[in-house]
Amino acid sequence: MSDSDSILLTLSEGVLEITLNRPERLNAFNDEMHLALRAAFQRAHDEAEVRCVLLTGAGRGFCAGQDLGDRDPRKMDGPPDLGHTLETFYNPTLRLIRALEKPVIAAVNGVAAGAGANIALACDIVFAAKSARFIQAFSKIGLSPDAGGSWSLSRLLGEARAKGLALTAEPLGAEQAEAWGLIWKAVEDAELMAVARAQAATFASGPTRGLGLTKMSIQAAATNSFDAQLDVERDNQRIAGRSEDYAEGVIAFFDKRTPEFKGK
Ligand code: T3D
Repeated sequence: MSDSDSILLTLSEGVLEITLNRPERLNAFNDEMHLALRAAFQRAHDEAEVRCVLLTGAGRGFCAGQDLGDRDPRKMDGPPDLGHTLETFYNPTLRLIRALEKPVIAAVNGVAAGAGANIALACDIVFAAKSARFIQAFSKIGLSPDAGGSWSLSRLLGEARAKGLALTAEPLGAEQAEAWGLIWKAVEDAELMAVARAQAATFASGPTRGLGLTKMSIQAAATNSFDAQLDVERDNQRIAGRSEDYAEGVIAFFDKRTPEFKGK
């Protein structure tokens, strides 16, 4: 368990499962939850025992973004500096998720709105319950996308769909999100956690170094030229080729058996 009730943490068989736990607010972010989530991803970074992260939400929602109760203008002295709150709370966590050289799975169990949607989209593999919706809620309250959403949406969907979702704030259902390539898979509601946990278990018993380098290569390709990307692939393959798991994978191939990866 974590020190904070606003997220629940379990570490089992290499999978760090993080559950956003403010269900009465659809797991909207207050400061405590921000800090707890960041600490959890920092732990995933620091501990070799963690080989995969699974992020989900408690109750009927995944995450409704920022808790607007903490942004009520009637209770504030003046307009907030949201650039400061992004830099203080959201951006460090988003950067940790992208930089973590281990797979991060989001299991989107229900509505994902505002920054809640975009934190899911920053994860490496997104499973969503078929009843889940992704909502770029920002324009409804006079804001523009954050938590990496403008980056993720335009890269994953192209400008037309990215602008359509962000400007209209229309909910996007999980099956449409899969059809558009925004997420990995939409699954039956009742099967979501079993499917996500099975994938997490597979990653956690996989070649962690190779998986992490795979993530880094794909991410680097978003901004690299073909030529520069060949250099990235060369450098990452050099590192992967020195891992114990690579040697085990090749030996297991010749032995005609399932490899036993140690994450080393
Ligand atoms: O501020 C900064 O630091 C900058 C960063 C901003 C990042 C952002 O995320 S901005 C966007 C903030 N989020 C939203 O604008 C979404 C607001 N919520 C909604 O639009 C709807 O709740 C949903 C579409 C997500 C779900 O609708 P529905 O009908 O399924 O549920 P509901 O009845 O609206 O919500 C259930 C409860 O959760 C309700 O409380 P109540 O009436 O039962 O006591 C509702 O007020 C509460 N809730 C939902 N979202 C939030 C929230 N409370 C506080 N903050 C929320 N974001």
